[in-house]
Formats: sequence, C-alpha cells, structure tokens
Amino acid sequence: MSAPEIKKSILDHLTYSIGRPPSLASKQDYYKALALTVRDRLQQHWVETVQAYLEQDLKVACYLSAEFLMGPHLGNNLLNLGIENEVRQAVKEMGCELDELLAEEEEPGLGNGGLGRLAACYMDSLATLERLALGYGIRYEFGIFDQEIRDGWQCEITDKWLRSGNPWEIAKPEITYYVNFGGHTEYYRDEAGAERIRWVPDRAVKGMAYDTPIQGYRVNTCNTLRLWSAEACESFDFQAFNTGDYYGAVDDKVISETITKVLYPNDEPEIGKRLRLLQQYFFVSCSLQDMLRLLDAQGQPTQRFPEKFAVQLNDTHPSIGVAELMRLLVDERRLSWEDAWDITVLTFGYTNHTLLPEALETWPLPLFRELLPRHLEIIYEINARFLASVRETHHQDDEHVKRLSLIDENGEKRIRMAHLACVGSHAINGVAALHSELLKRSVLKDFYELWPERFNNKTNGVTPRRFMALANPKLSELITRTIGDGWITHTEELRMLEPFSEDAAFRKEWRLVKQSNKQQLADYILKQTGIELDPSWMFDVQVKRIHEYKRQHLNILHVITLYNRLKRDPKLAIAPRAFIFGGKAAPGYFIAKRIIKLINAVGEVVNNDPDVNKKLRVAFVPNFNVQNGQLIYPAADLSEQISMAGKEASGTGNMKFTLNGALTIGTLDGANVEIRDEVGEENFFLFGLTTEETLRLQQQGYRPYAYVEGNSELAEAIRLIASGHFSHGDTEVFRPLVDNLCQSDPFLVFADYADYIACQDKVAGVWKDPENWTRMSILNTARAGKFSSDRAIREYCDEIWDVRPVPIMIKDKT
Ligand code: B1H
Repeated sequence: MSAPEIKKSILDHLTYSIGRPPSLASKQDYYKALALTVRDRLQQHWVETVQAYLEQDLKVACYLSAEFLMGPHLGNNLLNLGIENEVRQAVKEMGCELDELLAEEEEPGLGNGGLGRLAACYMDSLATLERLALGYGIRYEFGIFDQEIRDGWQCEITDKWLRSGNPWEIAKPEITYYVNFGGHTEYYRDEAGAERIRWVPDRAVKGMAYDTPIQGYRVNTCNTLRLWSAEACESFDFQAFNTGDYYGAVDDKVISETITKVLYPNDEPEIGKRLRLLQQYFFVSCSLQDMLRLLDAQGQPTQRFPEKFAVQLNDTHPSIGVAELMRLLVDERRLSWEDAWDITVLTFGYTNHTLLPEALETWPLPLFRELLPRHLEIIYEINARFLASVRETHHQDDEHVKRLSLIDENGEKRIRMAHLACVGSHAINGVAALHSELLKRSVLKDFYELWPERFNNKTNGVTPRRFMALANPKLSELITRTIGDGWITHTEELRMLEPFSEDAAFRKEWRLVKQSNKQQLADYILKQTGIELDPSWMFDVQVKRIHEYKRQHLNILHVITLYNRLKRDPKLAIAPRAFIFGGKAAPGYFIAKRIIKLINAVGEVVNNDPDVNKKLRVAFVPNFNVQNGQLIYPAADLSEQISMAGKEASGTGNMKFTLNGALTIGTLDGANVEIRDEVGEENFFLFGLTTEETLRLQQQGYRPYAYVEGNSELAEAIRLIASGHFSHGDTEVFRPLVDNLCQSDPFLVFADYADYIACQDKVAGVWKDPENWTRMSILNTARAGKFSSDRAIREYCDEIWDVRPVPIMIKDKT
C-alpha cells in the first residue's frame, strides 16, 4: 500500500465512515479514519485466512482466556503490515504527525497483568507463525481501572475504553448464542423412549461476538480475537412484557448486560463472587457453541471435534468448559458419556499460572447448584467415575481419594476448578521450568503421580514485535544494522550480537540508544509526576502488579538504606540512581495499597532533601499499562525481579527487560532461573534464599524480628518508617505494614534483606565501569532469544495442540 493510496483511504473514511470534512476533523477523527484504513487491509487477510480454513481440513488453536491485555493496536498493526513509513508520510501530507495519532488510541485494558498479556503475546505469535487460531474471551465494558496517585495513594478511575468507539472491532450480530442459568434439571423420555436429563433454566442471556483481527508479522495470516458481550434475550423480555411487567423486562435487560460490564481487578480470585462465575460460564459456553457451529458449517461429524480444535484453558477461569462441553455433547448432541468424555479430554489442555494456594479457584457448591444445576450433576458424574477408577486401578486409600476429589469436603463444600481442569485435559503445564517442577511436587502432586505423562512445561515468552521492534525502535535499528532483521522472527539470531560486546564503537552506540530511551522516559515521568530524573543516572526499575510476594517493599527498604547512609555521610560516593516503580494494587488489597503509599512517601522525602537528591530519586509512574510499559522497558538499566523464591510462577516483565538490555537483580524464582541460565551467571545479579531454603526456614519457625535485631541498617530503616519520618509524623499510616513485617513477614522480606543489600552494592560497583556494564547489557539481549513467545507457541503447537503452519495466499492483491 503506497502513501497516496493510504491518503485516499483515510479521506474516504473521514467522509463515508465518520462523516466529517477534513477541515473540521479532530485528531481523534484522523486516528479513526487511519485505523479503519488499516482495518480494511487486515480484513483482506482475514477473509483469506477464513477461506483457507473453510477449504482445507485444518486444526485451529482456541485460546480460552478471561483476559486479553492487548495494548494499543495501531502501532502494532502498522509494524506487522510493514506500512509504517508509508503511513507516516501519508498523514504528514494531511498535516498530522503519526505519533500524535498513535497517542489518540485508548488502550483496551482487558486484563490485570501477566496472564492477560501472555494471552495477547500468544495471539501475536500464532498469527506470525501462520497457525490458525481463535482467541476467545470477554468484551468487558470496563477494563482494568485507571490508576491515579493522589497524595501518594492509589485512586481507581473507571476505564471507559469504549467511550470514543473502537475502530478495531467488528460487531457480528449474526454470531450470537444463548447461555442459560439457574432453574433445575428433570428426567424425560426422548423419541426413542430412552431416559434422558434436561436442564430447565430460569434465565438466559445472549452472547454476541465482537471480532478483532490479529495480524501476523509480515505474513498474510490474520486470526481472530472473538470477545463476547452479554445482551438481554428478546424472548425473555417479551414474556415479562406480555405479563404487563414492563419494568421487570427492562430490569432483566440490565441484569443480563451486567455480565460483561467489568473486569475483576484482582490478580488472584476472590472467593464466592457470583458474577465472576457467571462471566466465566458465559464466555466459555458461547465459545464452545461457536466451535460446534464451525464444525457443523464444515459438514464435519461431532466425533472429529478434537481433530479440528485444540482448546487451551488459560488458568482455571475457563475450566467450567470441561463440564459445558460434556453437556453440549451428551445432552444436546446425544453422544454417549464415554464418547463425549474421550472427545473432551482429547480437546482440552490446561495451563496453570500460580502456586499460591489462595489463588486456586474453588466455588461454593450451593452457588454452583443455584446457577449451573446441570453442570453440578455432570461434575458429580465425572468425579464418581474418576474416583472409582482411581480406587480400582491405582488402589488408592481414602485419604488419597479425598485429596483428588473434584469436591473439597473440608468445611463448606466447594468445587475445585483446578481438579476439574486436570481430569478433563490431556496436557497440563506450568509456565516456567521451576514452576512446572513445583506443581508436580506441591499443588498437583497427586495428579502427577496418577498421570505423569500429562505434565509438561511451557516456559512463557513475550513478543519481540511489540516489546522490541515497536517499543525500542532505536535499539532495533542498531541491531538490524548490525546483524540483519531476521531476529524479529527468529530471536535466537540475537546471538550474533555476542562478539559485538567486545567492540568499543558498538558499545558506545548501544549506550547512546539507552541514553536516548532514558531521556524519553524521563520526559514522560516529568510530565506525569513533576519529578525530574537525570538520564545519566542508573535507572533501577520495578514495574508489575503490587503484591506482597513480589516484594516492592524490599526494594523500598534498599532506598531507605541508601538514604540513611547518605544522611549519615552526605559526601558518601554512591552511584546516582533513579528508582522507578509502577503497578496497580487490587482495590481491596489493603497492604498493597499501603506499599504504594510508602513508595510515594519515601519518594517525597528523598526527592526534596538536598542532602540526598543529587544521588537518589524515587518516582512512581502512575497507571502502569502496556502503553507506558513500552516506554519503560527500553529505558531500564536494572530490572528488579525480587519475588520470594517459589512464588512467581514465571514473570514476563523480566523477559521484556532482558530483551531490551537491562541487567537483572533477582531471586531464583519463576523464569528468572532460566534467564540466568541463558545470559550466564556472570551477567545476572543473584541474591536470596532458594525455594528449598524458604520452605526449610518457614518449617523451622521463622522469626522476622531476629533479623531486625541482627542488622543495624534494617533496624534503622524500619525504625524510620515506624517513627513517621516519611509520613509527616503520622505513626499510624504504616503501622500495619511494619507490624506485618515484624510479626509474620510471610514473604521473608527480612530474611532476604541483607543479601539483597549486599547484591545491590555489587550492582553499584559494576555500574561504575560503564564499558563492562554495556558489555553485560549487550550479552543479556544477545542471549534472551529463548524468551520469545514464538518459541513458546511453537512448543504448544508441536507438543500439545498439533496445529501446523498454513501459509495464506492473497489471491487478489489490490
Ligand atoms: C498469574 C494469575 C491470575 N498467575 C487469577 N495467576 C486472576 C490469577 O482475576 N483473577 O482471578 C488473574 C490472574 N496471574 C501470572 O501469570 C503469574 O503470577 C506470573 O508469574 C506469570 O508470568 C503470568 C503468566 O503466566
């Protein structure tokens, strides 16, 4: 597509789609006209991709996820289509700057953090690797809240991402499904006289599809992200209307539509949230019905379902799908239980994303019975058969059988969704090597002993398109100029950079790029917070959800320690550092919100104290999201990956930093272990207890206060927080935090403090030698190729899904 063609298309869209003369068009209008121009192009690829699916007997990967954290589409689509330069020129001729139009896009924040962003990276890789795929999820009207910082506290603002419309999605009113809730089940005799069960629901909603095209990088494959939006059913409204209950009918509409209103802003599940279960069932039912419809449209028999669809459960959130597919096959398609079960297990794969026991989803049985009575029966039947086979073939004792059961009978009965997912899937994976090992040893041990062959590891990855080529154009240009552009789809080629780490001229260029990225971030932070950062300082960055296990408070204890050292000796020669934080806390997570307040409170004191602010600054970037993440990762010198060992399943931010040449200070947790293996231990700052050591310490009886007594710097830091030094004399505001640490410290912040500080001192030493730091930085990028989502998706396709590449030809390229 040439610049003049693009220009013409934009003008056409201004006229015909938006209805504004160019003289009256706003930046937002131009953005939309450009987005529609790009979308037209995607649609051509999309149609050809669908055509290939219809004509050939192909298998599709279906990624079921309650979250897709896509980030802004425009820049990514221009990159993947390879038309950025032409578009830049075209809009310039119309008096616009492309960067201004890019800034007009409201990012769809339909996810909380790593889990949702992983789904988005996987969609990018699937299309780029020319694998047919459908992403299925929920079109939340309100995504993750926008975070504002007021007086150091997090405030949550509703995210009205759809307020100016969404040019990337295409509503498909003809693709709708009914989803039932409530009611009861009953026996009846079918035409053949056989006794069957039917579900008599008392409510239904309609799910309507909204499709977003997902364009692969420089290929013709364009897949679909299909998100479901809930609507009231006319039939039900109509009934109420006929009985004269007009307001009741409208009520029903409102209740139905609340299902897809809002994303739950937690990084771990809340217990017993009824709307959340409704959301899960709603999107899973629509998605499975959609697959069955696609199968029928191809004239394929139901038995071939697993040959046509591989369905991956992104955590347990869609795991009700196991029972729903059984219901669709047994009740609606009248397959035998045995046939239906074979199909189900062959179809599903389950990815676990957490070991935190409180994050393993369970649903109270009464809630389940009320909303999904038929599914409860099906789960009972699955459980009965499963436990019978366990007793027979594995001769397990009662205790063992109880532990495996899909129903937790300790206390109030609950359905264990992870168990349902395990029983109903032929493959079960964790998201990093360590995590997959720990799964087998802890939360899924009993299942591992039963079916070791189902367990496997799929280390997470991130897309190098968005997180390098798009986010870090300067580094990308330098790399491409040096080793060619093959690395964008074959990140293992980054290895060719290794010898350049010894080339002083190359190192200088590398440093200049980092410097310029840091300047850009400093400008952004100044604008957002009023805090001035010097890009010649070390940028020490921790951005991720705020969680105790991620230990942002360990990081801030280091800041306070340096502050105390400088206060004691203002002439102390320390390498100047900017500590940059970002991340959202779940609105109801009390301690996490206090951690945000503490970071800002320490920042206020440090940044305004002339004794220290020439060597230390602290900034909290408000509203960390995909968009500003793309500014942050490329500007980092040091990546903080300091979770307590055994708690972070993988992490993916750690990979984004490494790819962009930041050095990591980290524990042996999640994918950090593999990052260190790849980049070499001499290029990674390791500290802290190992998983085994944390377990042993906690078994022995951990006494956090003993560490305070044994370490004067830690004692001083804690004393200062408690004294109100950072809170204008208020000794209450941080008391819950301090008490929690001193009395229980569940994530061993104090136990790891001394080693962390020592390691940070080592970091400061290395920073003093810029040539060496740069050498290490280059080697981090050069050796980070494994952490591409392309590698991860190849493994899923080859080892779990059996989904092969299908090159798409464009027949009539205009
Ligand atoms: C991860 C979640 C998660 N693990 C429940 N678990 C949620 C659980 O809304 N909920 O109910 C939302 C999210 N998210 C993250 O997944 C892990 O903590 C990371 O370590 C990992 O990198 C990421 C992707 O695998």
